[in-house]
Amino acid sequence: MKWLEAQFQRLPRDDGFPTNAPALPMANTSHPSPVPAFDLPCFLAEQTGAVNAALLRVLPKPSAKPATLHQAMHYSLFAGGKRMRPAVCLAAAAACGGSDADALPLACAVECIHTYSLIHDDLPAMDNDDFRRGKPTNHKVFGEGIAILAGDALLTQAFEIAAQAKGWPRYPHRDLMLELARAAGSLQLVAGQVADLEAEGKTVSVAQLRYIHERKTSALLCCSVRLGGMSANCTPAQLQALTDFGYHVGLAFQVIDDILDVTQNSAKLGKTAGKDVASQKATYPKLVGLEKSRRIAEQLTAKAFTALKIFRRRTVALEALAEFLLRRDY
Ligand code: GRG
Repeated sequence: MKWLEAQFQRLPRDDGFPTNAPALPMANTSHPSPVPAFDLPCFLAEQTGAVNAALLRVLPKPSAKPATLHQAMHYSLFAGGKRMRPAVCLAAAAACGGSDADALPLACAVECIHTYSLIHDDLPAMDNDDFRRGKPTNHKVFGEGIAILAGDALLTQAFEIAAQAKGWPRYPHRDLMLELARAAGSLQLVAGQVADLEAEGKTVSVAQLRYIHERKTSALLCCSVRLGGMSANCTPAQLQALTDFGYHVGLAFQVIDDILDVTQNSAKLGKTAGKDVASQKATYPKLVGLEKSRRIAEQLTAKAFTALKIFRRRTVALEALAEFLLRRDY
């Protein structure tokens, strides 16, 4: 792992150089850096490669019967998503001294749940979208029935994959499954989607919008980070810190998503831009304007960085990911 080797060079040195990163390690800080900047593209390419290879190993082949269903599952899963949830899962495991091998089944599981949620979110009965990840949506290619079933199968697949993860003294296998089930369930991910649907065309308060974002976006991101820590048998204090980190990064992620919907074009996003306005969605830009939305995303990201302060090392990947998610333009 090239990215991890670079990170090891950041371990505490005898000269007392601070081990914790600054609050927001931007590219041009005045801090004399003892090592070259973290190579996030290299990290992402490496982790995405590992996640894709693992998914290909465990998923039934596209030719397995019923072939249309398995083709539909592969179609959306390998359509070119950013793989942010697996990335934060693996980065959290590294922050707690864990291994990619132990975190990988959980990283794959969260990506399956995420992809299922996108397929269902795009359906005519939901957001009714034609493009996702730069390609026609699943139901546009395979029809609504198969798209619904591909989503169902990916959700179930997630638990089959997670079942292969190793349990730990602090986090027996049952806890890992509970973590995943709760994040994807009717009180979190699905609750967020329900609230989102029900808010369409209505005036919602900032508190109501926060409720939606906590569930439809932050819950799965936070779960991904927590599962990474759990796969490394992290301490309770580390798990609390990862929870704070994941919660805030998850919220910032959705604020940025809302901003991009109005500031970027469809080609850049790989999905239909301007959809939130067209479907009268509740968003931060609509509620507080673009400038304030950006400030909110920055404040949320700053809180995520603060949460990492208890870690003495190996948080560079988590920090780089939080920074990337704040600055991304797609
Ligand atoms: C139960 C029928 C039924 C539907 C549930 C849970 C659900 C459908 C939808 C989840 C809601 C949702 C799509 C939230 C948005 C989260 C979000 C910002 C997704 C985009 O994530 P990216 O940018 O996407 O990481 P890529 O394509 O890069 O993976």
